[in-house]
Amino acid sequence: MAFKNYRRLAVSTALILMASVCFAQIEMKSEGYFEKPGFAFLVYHNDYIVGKRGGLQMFLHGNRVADAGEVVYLTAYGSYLDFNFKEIGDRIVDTKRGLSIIPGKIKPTNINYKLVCSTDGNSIIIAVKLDDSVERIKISNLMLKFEIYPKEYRYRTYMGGNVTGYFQERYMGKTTLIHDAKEILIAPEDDLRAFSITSEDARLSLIDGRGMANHAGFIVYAALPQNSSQKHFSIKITPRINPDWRREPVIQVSQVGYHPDQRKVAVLELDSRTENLEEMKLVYLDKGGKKRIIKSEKPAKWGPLFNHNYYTFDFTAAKTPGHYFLIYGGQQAGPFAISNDVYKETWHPTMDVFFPVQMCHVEVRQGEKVWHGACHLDDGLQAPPNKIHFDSYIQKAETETRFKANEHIPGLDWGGWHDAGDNDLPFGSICRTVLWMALAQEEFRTDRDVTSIIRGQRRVNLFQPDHKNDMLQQISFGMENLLALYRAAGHVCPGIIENNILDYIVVGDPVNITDGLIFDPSLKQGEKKEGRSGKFDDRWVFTNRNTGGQYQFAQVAAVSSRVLKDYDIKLSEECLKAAEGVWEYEQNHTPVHFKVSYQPQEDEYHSWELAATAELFLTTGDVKYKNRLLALIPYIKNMPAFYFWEVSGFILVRALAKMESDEFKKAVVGKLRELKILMLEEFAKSPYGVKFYFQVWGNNWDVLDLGARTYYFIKHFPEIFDEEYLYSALNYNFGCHPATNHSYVSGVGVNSATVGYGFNRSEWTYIPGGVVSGASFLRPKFIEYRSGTWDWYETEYVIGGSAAYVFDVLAVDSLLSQREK
Ligand SMILES: [Ca+2]
Ligand SMILES: [Ca+2]
Ligand SMILES: [Ca+2]
Repeated sequence: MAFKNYRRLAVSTALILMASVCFAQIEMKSEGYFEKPGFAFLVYHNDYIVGKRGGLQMFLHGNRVADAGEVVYLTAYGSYLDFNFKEIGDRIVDTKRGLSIIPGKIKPTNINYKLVCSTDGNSIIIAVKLDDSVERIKISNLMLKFEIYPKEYRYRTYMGGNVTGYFQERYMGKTTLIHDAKEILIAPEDDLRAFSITSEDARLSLIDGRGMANHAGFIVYAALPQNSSQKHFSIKITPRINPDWRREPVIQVSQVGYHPDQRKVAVLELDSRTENLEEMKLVYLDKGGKKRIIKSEKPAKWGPLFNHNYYTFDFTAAKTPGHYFLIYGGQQAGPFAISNDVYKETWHPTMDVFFPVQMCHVEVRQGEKVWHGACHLDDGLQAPPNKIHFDSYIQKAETETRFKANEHIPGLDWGGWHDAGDNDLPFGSICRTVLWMALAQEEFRTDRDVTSIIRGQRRVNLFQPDHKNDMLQQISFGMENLLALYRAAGHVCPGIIENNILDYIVVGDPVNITDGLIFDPSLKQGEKKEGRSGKFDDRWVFTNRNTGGQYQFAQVAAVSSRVLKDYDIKLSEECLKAAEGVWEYEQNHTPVHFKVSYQPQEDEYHSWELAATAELFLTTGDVKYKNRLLALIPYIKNMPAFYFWEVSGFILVRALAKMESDEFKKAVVGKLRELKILMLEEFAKSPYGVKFYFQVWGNNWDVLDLGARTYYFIKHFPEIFDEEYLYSALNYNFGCHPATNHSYVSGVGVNSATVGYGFNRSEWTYIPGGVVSGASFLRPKFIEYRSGTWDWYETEYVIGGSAAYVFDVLAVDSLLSQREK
C-alpha cells in the first residue's frame, strides 16, 4: 500500500513538473480559435478561401503555414464545386466541451455536415460529421482538405505511406506526392516547421496543387475509403512547438531614410512575451566602414496591438547627413540615409519603369529587354447585355451605346495602363491615376524625360529621352484612353476586360492574350482576313453609365485640361469639353447609382458632384459652377468628416480663394476642424500615425491616397494641419509599418517588396517602382506581410496607389525643401 502511494505521488509530481516547466497546452479561446505561444489554429475567423487565407488556418512560430482548410466535394472532373455552392453557417463555440464547430452544406448535393475542432492539449482534432440522411454514394467524393504554404516548405521533406520526398520549389510535373497514408509527417527535420497529420478512419493523401493553379499549395486531403458507409471521420494535426521560440524583433523604420528636419521615430515590434527590454542603438556609418554609436537607449513603450507589443525610438535629433543603422536584439535595419536629398529620386522608378511597363497597346522595351509586346490591339467588343462578369464587371440589360452585343467599338486601341497583375483597363482606377499625376504636375512641375513614346510604332523605350516631359506623356496616355470611350459612347464606362477567365488569369507577356486582330463573326475559327480574325478573343467593353464614375471623370478631365494646356492644346480642349459635357448631362438627368468594378458611387452628400464642380470651377471660373457649389453648402455641412477627407475636401480648400464666399468658407473650415479631430483619433490608434484600418487587403494605398489629399490641407491651413501627418504616410509606405519593415515600393530602399504580384509574378520578381498594398490583417488579431508572390492582397501593384505614391514623394520633398529656404 505504502509503496503504491509513493508511486502515485511520484507520477503526479512529474505531471505537475511537466505542465509547469515544459509546456503550456494548446487551449481553445472563447472566440473559438486554438492557441499556445508559437502556435495558433483559426476556425473560419477569416473567409477569403479563394486567396488561401480563410477557413481552417494554422500559424506555427509566427508564420501562417497552412490555410484554406475546408470540406470540399470533388466533381466528376476532379475539381471542387465552386465556392458559390458552399454554405457556411456561424461558428458555434462550446466552451464547456472545448469545441469550435462550423456547420456547413454542399448545396447541389444537399450534404449537411459539421466541422468540429477540438484539442487534447498537444494536437488539433478536426472531425467531419455528416448528417445521417446523407447517401453513401455521395460520401466518397467528400473530403477535408487544407493547403500547406509552398514558400515555407520548399526543400523540406515529407514522409507517409512508405513514401519519402522533399517539397520542390516549383511544380515539376509530379502531382501525387503521397497516395494513401494513415500518417503524414511534414518537415520533421525543421524544428520551426514540423507537424504531422494522422487519421484512424480516413485515407490521407498529399498533392502538389500547383499543377492545377499557380496560387495553390501542397494539399492534404482526408477522405473516407471508397464505398464506406461511415458518416464520420477525423484527422489529428500535431505541431512541434518550441516553447523557447520568440519572434525576432522587427525594427520598423523608413528604408529610404529621412530629411534632417523631419521627426524620426522608429517603431519596435516585439514578441508579446518579451520581458527584458534592451537598448536600441542608432549608429552612423563612418567613411572607413566603422559604425559609430550616436544614441543608445531603451525604446519607449507604446503598448499592445495585434498580438505583439510596440515601442518607439525617437532619433529626431540626428541630423548629420550620412548613412545610419538601427540595431536591436541581434536585428539590424538599414543602411538608411539622413539627407536633404532623401526624397529627390525615390519617385523616379515608378514613373521611369512601373508606369511605362503598365502601358497597354504598346511594346515596351528597356535596352535588350522586351517587357511586353504591343497588346490588346483588338480592343474591344461591346459587352453583351445582362452580363455579370468576373472582377466585378457588370453589364446591364441596356448597352447605353449604339453598339450591339459583341460588335467592335472603334478607337479603343490606344492609351491606358493595365491595373495591377490583371490586364484590364478599369476606368475608375485610370481616373485615379491620371488625377494624382495631373495634380502632381500642376503642383510640383516635374521636368523629367527619360522615356520615349513613339506612337506610330506603338513603341515605348525606357531610358531613352524624347524631349517630351514624361509625366505629361503619361497623363495624355491615360486621358486618351478615357476619352476614346467617351467619344464612342457619349459617357464614361466602367472599363475593358478579357471576355473569359482563362485569358484573364494569364501570367506573362500580355501580347499573347489576344491575337490583336478584330473579331469578325463571319470568319471561321482560326481564319484571318484583312486584319480581322474568327477568333473570339477580343476584350469586352462594359458600357453602362454610373453617376459617381461620370463625376469622377469630369473632375479628372478638368484638372488634365489645365495641365495639358501648354503641352497639347487640342487634347486639353477636348478634356474640358468632355468634362463640361458629362457634368451638364448629370445635372439634367436622374442619377444612376450602379455598383460596378472600380468606379466610385455617388453618395447622399454629393461628394463626387462637389469634386467635379469645384475642379471645373477652378479650370473655367464659370459662375454656374460657383452657384452649384453654393447650393451644395448644406451637404458640405452635413457630410461626415471622413467623406470630406476621402473625396471632395482637398478640392474645396483649393477653390476657397476663387469662390469669394464667406458662407462657403465657413462650411469648409468647419469641416476641416472636424477632420482634424478625426485624424488625431485615427493616428493615435497605432504607433504609425496613419489612418488605422486593417483588413484583408493591406492599407498602404489608402494611406498614400489620404496622404496626397492631406497635402492640400497642410498647404492651405498649416495652422490646423501638421506636416507630419503627411510624412508619417510616406514613412509607413517606406517601412515604418507593422509585421515587417519592407519598403512597399519595389526596389526602393535596401529592404523592399522585391516579390510583387505584377504580370511577371510567376518568376517571383518585381517591376521597379510598383507599390504594393502591404501587411494584411487576419482576424482575430494577426498581422502579416510574407512577401509571397501569390498573396495578392499583400503584394499586388495597382496604378492608383502607385500614382498617389509619386504625388506624396513630390509633396513631401516640396514641403521639406521650403523649410530649407
Ligand atoms: Ca482588375
Ligand atoms: Ca519623354
Ligand atoms: Ca482578336
